[in-house]
Amino acid sequence: MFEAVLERWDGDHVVVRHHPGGAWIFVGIHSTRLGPAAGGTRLKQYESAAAGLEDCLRLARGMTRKLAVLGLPHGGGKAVIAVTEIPAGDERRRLFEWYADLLNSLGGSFITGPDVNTGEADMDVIGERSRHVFCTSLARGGSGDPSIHTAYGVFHGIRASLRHAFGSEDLGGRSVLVQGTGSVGAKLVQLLAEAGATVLATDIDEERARATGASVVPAAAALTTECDVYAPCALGATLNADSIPGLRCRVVAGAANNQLATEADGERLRAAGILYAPDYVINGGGALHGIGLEQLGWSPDELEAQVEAIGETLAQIYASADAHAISTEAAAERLAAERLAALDSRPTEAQRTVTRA
Ligand code: NAD
Ligand code: PPY
Repeated sequence: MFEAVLERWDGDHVVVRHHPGGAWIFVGIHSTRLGPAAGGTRLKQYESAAAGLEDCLRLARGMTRKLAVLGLPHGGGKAVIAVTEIPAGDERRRLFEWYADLLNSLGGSFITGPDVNTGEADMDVIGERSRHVFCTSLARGGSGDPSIHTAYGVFHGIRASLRHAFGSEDLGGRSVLVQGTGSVGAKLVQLLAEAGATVLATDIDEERARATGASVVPAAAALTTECDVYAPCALGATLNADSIPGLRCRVVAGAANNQLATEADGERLRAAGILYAPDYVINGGGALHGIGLEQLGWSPDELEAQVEAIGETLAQIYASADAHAISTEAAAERLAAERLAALDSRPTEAQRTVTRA
């Protein structure tokens, strides 16, 4: 089952472990060329272990591109803990302690942070036994929950997308549908509402969508509801050959990772006249938060400026896509490849030390 997934993998290392309690743990270290791989740990139920591995490896590849576009000194990685049921209490603590030991065995080649279904409390458990973790709580000396900065980056990405699509970034009178009102989505709803947008919200947990104060749309209608901007902030692959023809929006710009089911879907969106904000560009605020605050010593103001700059990076990608008549996804790939090549050709600290000696 794993063979077909691994055959398509173009990354450096895959770690596969089975926890005595039944969970499969996958760590995809896509690249360490620019530094230790960094990326969140996702805890989720999957149809099969192979589906968990596939998710992990696709997410890890996206992280390499994300961190290169952000200019951060890390390669891309991601971990998936594939469970039959989401654990709680002592069982959960023991799983994350065991996982911390696994991270230690990787010697710092992968540094993790939160992702879907994992948060500050889990990072704190890891932090009790391992240094290889971002976004532990402020009380433990970490930078805490990064989702406000992810939401803030998406907000600036939406404004840049509106400027490109409509000639103005003004949110007044614009409608935005936020799909998934969890950590990022709920904060995005607030930012958009404060800026004067008409916000529609949807979540499989309808109570969560209602709690945001936005107009609630049934989860099943999320992809076919008319709006200016569709902001996917739940899980991936919502943009595919079946869903794209039914979209009734001008812009897709949201936080979810792996929004495109296949590479061809970037071109499908372009052909449909829909401006797509590449996911790994618009959702970089969380990585800027963890790495900027904890490792690069950024002040809160510096972090805010870096997160706002996500809008400028998107504007650059949109201009490049227009100039070369390619999809925005392809233009983002070009930018990531350029940044990787430029950063890759710089001497590493070890090489600089040898030269100095
Ligand atoms: P979360 O788990 O807090 O929220 C996700 C929400 O989506 C939940 O409320 C869930 O009920 C809802 N949901 C799930 N399936 C749905 C469906 N089919 N339709 C509607 N709603 C659905 O997760 P989060 O931290 O807010 O992250 C959301 C997305 O953004 C994920 O794809 C994550 O990888 C990505 N992301 C998050 C961060 C971050 O800082 N948290 C950073 C970068 C990327
Ligand atoms: C993501 O952006 O998908 C993440 O995994 C966020 C992240 C990345 C690196 C460190 C902390 C959080």
